[in-house]
Amino acid sequence: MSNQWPQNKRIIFHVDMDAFFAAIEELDNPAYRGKPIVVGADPDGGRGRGVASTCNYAARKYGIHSAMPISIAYRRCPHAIFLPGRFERYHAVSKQIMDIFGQYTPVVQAISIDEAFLDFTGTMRLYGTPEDAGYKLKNRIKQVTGLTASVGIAPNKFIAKIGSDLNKPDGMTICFPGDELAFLHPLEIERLWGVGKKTAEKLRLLGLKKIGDIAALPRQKLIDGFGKWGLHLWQLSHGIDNRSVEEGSTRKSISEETTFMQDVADDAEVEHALYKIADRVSRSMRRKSLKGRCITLKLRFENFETFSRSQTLSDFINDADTLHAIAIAKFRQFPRQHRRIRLVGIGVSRLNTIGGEQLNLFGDSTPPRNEKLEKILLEVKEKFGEKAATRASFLGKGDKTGRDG
Ligand code: TTP
Ligand code: MG
Repeated sequence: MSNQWPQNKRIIFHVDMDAFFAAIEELDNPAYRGKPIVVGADPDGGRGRGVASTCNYAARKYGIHSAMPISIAYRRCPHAIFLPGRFERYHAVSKQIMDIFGQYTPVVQAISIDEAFLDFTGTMRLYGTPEDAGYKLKNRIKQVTGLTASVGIAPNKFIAKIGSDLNKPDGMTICFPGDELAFLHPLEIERLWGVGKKTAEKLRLLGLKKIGDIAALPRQKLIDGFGKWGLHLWQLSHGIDNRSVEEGSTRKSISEETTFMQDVADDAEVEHALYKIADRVSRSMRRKSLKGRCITLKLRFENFETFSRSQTLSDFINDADTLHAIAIAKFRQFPRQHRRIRLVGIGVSRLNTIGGEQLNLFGDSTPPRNEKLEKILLEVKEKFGEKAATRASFLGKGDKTGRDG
């Protein structure tokens, strides 16, 4: 393994705070230290609805994790300290962290409330080796906020992001240029960006368990099998990721998608899936204090052909109803020609942060039934005709979704 960083290689950091909301609660309430803490919906003695936002590492020992129904979290550890969350405080700490990042390098890309990519290329004269810089940054965060962060350092974003997660909490993982393959190949295929649990199951059935197993396949075979996505897998498994850290901007888009267990011919089933996806995108946007005005529907057919259709609105939105209405309008309008659908997704771009607006983090998907929605539906109708925009709701139908990719 190398321990030198060649001058011509990028130095990318991914920094992610440990158990962010819960760690802040622990910090602010010394009486909680060392005890299991869950931040999220009210457990209401096990009858509560909603989910856990996060929990500290003491609570993770009981099998609790982010997005777990709060009733289950309660069953796993009834004596945990359950807290509703204080978002203003979390946002304030987030700002402190982002400010610290900006003091080290101007090339910072915030990805969520507690994580960012930083480009440290060319900073060795200032901060020493990437390892030195990593410790300096971690110490600074600790000093200013009292909290720990985990850092991944690598020649590209994809590996840096994996790295920050490998030795959590308070971890630092470095992958030197030249060591990419040795670093990646022993890891499980789920670590590949875009490979979820279900896709991983499928790939495992084909004998592909580790990233190295994918890398051993001929490039053309992956392309023949999976098209563009196959090429993407091949590149990642070879440690290739040329995306740059996008300076100044927070993330450019937010998206969610679902791959059906079996390719779907039934429109109602697709529209039901879109309903759920819109809800997920909306939650994710509210969590990150974002609104956006370009909504994109993504469709992948059984033969892996993939299309997207976008609409730009005059207003910034993040409510599930609007996302759903637009996605459905785009879907109904798309010439499917009886092809079955493998995957659907919704993305939102042209994002804007909501300054100081109170976020409803645990809110269900019912946004204020607003004039805005009516206005947007009108825009859609004007463009595509009456049939395109209906306020659809397909609640209560069985969920058949679950594959990924
Ligand atoms: P994460 O960085 O995913 O989680 P974390 O910081 O709590 O824990 P880890 O040590 O594994 O990084 O998310 C950051 C914060 O975002 C988290 O503290 C709470 C919030 N969040 C939610 O509200 N809902 C979610 O589903 C997730 C994943 C995070
Ligand atoms: Mg985190």
